[in-house]
Amino acid sequence: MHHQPSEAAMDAYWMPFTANRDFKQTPRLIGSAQGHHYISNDGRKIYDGFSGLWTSGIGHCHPKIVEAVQNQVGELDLCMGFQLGHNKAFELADKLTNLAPEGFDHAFFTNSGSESVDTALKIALGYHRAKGDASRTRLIGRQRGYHGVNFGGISVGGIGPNRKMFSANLINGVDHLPHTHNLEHAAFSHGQPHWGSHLVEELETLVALHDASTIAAVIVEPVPGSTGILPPPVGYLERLREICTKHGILLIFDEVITAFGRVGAPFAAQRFGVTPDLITTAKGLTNGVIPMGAVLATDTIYQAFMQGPEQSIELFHGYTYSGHPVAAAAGLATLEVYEQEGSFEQSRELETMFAQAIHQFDDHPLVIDVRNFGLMGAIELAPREGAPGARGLEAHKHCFWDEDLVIRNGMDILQFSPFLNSKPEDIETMFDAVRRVLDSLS
Ligand code: PXG
Ligand code: PLP
Repeated sequence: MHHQPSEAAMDAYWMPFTANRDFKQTPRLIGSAQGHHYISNDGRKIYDGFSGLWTSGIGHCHPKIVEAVQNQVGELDLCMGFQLGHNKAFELADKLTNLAPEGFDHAFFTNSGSESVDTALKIALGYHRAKGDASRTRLIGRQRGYHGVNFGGISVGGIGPNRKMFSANLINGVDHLPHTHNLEHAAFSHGQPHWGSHLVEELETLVALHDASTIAAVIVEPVPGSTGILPPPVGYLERLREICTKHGILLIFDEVITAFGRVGAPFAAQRFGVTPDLITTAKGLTNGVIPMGAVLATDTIYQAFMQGPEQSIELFHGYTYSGHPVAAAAGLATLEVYEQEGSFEQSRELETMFAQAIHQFDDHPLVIDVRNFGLMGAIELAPREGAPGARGLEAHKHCFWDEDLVIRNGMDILQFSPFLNSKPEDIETMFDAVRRVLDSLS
């Protein structure tokens, strides 16, 4: 049991993406975690239906990762990362690029998904410039896209509330593709919807408007996650690749959620058989144990920077903690466990059962859509008249207090991110609990 923080402490912490005043009235606090469960401060064992925050696919406090971190922190806590290095960052880059799609030979380390996105956007701009194509500066994202919260990420991102407060200062020269959410034509699709691939043709319209010679890159999540799971329509990503290639536009896959087994493969790029030019990751890279992200680049992109005098810095970019030794140790241990335990294969085997379980909500009276791909799932509730988001937050709270279950809600969309190594019976038990909660909601 953990005591509740003092009122002063409660007040002091400005919580991220949280309704601070509402939360602090009845705080939902976690004291420890092990495997597939949290232990709440009031001593309850709570099933984690969200794998941390999409982060912890092989469970909390995995002993091999914990051990690697403990050993590393006592051996080399930090080493200056600029003009100095340590073995584990190189070894992790090597392991990571071996896991990545063919041709991705280089990894740049960051501390988060947001930093990975801003790094990738800068690499895309720098690449064209290095090639003598400095007029290619425009970036294209997609409506409803989530690319983190830094200025680059919210500019290419397409989530209204994340942009509104900062709208006058978003970066210049950004445009957006339409999103693919459509209840009329694609509700209750199992996996990829068969409707919607035509929407990618909007990229041709944007190219006609701005001219290809001004466009640097398109960034999309292969399966948009944060917005409430929007699996790509059949053929969409293939066509996106085709259009980008035709016009010399770089394609960035933001795989902060979809990498490391979430869609039954190391990367969604491999699952879909579509190869981008840059990949951003974070979260599952260390199973969430230590913050770390990475941008993966093809050799073509890397080599474009390797010009000029050898003693000159090729990319004026980097974070104090890029390739941090403790994070690198966590990353190495995590990738080893994925391999030893066959985590990506486990995930792939589980997805059919998960799809069946979540689609049992298709006929629930409060439900207007159910979407799934790999081990990503969403149940979209009808918003309550005049109170959008209320039903979703109530569902989250009832799950926590009445059912000892953590799920996530984005407004009225309930989201599920089961562990890669979940037991099927645990997924069933989780959805039984969700059903009781939905049945109790007005
Ligand atoms: N890109 C994508 C595709 C993401 O999903 C980020 C970038 C940013 O990563 P950091 O590490 O800076 O948070 C993310 C993060 C949700 C949810 O409810 C998803 C994320 C973050 C917070 C909530 O689905 N994804
Ligand atoms: N602000 C100041 C004053 C700094 O000195 C630094 C790094 O040296 C930063 C911001 C950036 O911090 P980080 O490298 O951890 O992103």
